[in-house]
Amino acid sequence: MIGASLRLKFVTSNEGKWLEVSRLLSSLGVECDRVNASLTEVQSDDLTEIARRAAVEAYGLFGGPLAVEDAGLFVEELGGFPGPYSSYVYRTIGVSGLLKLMTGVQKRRAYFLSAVGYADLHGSVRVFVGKVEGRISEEPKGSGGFGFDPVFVPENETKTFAEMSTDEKNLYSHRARAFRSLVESLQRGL
Ligand code: ITT
Repeated sequence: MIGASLRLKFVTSNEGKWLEVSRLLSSLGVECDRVNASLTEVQSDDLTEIARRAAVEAYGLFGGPLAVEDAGLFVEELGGFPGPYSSYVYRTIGVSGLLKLMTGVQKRRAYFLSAVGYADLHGSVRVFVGKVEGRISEEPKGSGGFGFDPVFVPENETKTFAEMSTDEKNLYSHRARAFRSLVESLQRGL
């Protein structure tokens, strides 16, 4: 595949994800076109299964090569909640609701997980996973990013994701890690 340029669609309704992924892919020399669409919200506890099924559905609608992503925030003291339900929990109780659930909780370890479903030109689907460990801050800080970014501080950092630029968040994030491993695999011709 040396010399062949990589190009794919990223199907997402989330503006924040698009901003992060388009900047990352462009820095890796991959061309990316956004498809702004919402796919069926599959019910599963397993993000990789959700991403796999979303990639199959998106391939049927838009053709490949394409990527979709399912992501979630897993808080250890809450048994991994909201996890696969992060989007719903964000829309309902939001950041302030999450902080209320964490009132008085000392152990604030949490992680973000990203599962990127990739469908190639022929509809063959693979899933790439990325994770970032960190903790839930006591109060929201910053105005960048999206979702739970104002309360997530990655390990060995003091700033929340919402206090970082997009490029800085891409140095750490679950999403950037998953997309980097997708691009590495494509660049190796796999
Ligand atoms: P799609 O169209 O791409 O599915 P979505 O917003 O519905 O967009 P998800 O189903 O993957 O995406 O929902 C993930 C939710 O988890 C998202 O709405 C946020 O609340 C939260 N989340 C995931 N990644 C995040 C990140 O990097 N920063 C902050 N919150 C994040």
